[in-house]
Amino acid sequence: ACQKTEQLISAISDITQEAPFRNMTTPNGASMSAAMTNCGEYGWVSDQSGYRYSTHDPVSGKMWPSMPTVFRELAQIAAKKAGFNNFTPNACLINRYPVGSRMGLHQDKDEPDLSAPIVSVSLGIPATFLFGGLKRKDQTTKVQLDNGDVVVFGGVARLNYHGVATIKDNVHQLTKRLRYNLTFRLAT
Ligand code: MD6
Ligand code: FE
Repeated sequence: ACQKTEQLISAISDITQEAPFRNMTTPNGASMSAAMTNCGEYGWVSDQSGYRYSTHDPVSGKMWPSMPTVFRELAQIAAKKAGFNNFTPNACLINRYPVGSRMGLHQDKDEPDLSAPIVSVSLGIPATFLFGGLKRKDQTTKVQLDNGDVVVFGGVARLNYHGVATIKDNVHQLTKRLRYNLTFRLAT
């Protein structure tokens, strides 16, 4: 199997020893079907009071685990290939999707510097990524994301709505019946 994806999955396993996956609550009070954790200087959190970036894990009260070098370097190299030459992420949101979970259409707009891209890395079983427009009701384009796929989301697309369709039953050698997604961000 691919060494890089094995390294990434091993690093996720280390991070989640310190900051376990949890199902966060949206401001509407609903539990998200994808479980989340973070690494890096900032982590994205959602609860009844809203979405924000925090230096500390609200579950443990500890700082988020540091961002592994293998994560940061992958994000920087991918951003550079897409024309973003000085992207140094300080936040990485890690999503874990069991079969049957999904992510509703949303915009990522909690970051103050919208000139910085978001780099997304998919691991494990495939997903259908839904790529929309600037309005929630705009038509979406389906893109299959497989283990090892990297998307650089920036420039004119930075505020486009997007989501993940319900994950179909599948098995991947490295992750069993799970998909992971890493999103690297410049949070502040
Ligand atoms: C996912 N990704 O692929 C969810 N957001 O599981 C995102 O929500 C996302 O892939 C911003 C930029 C790239 C992304
Ligand atoms: Fe997003």
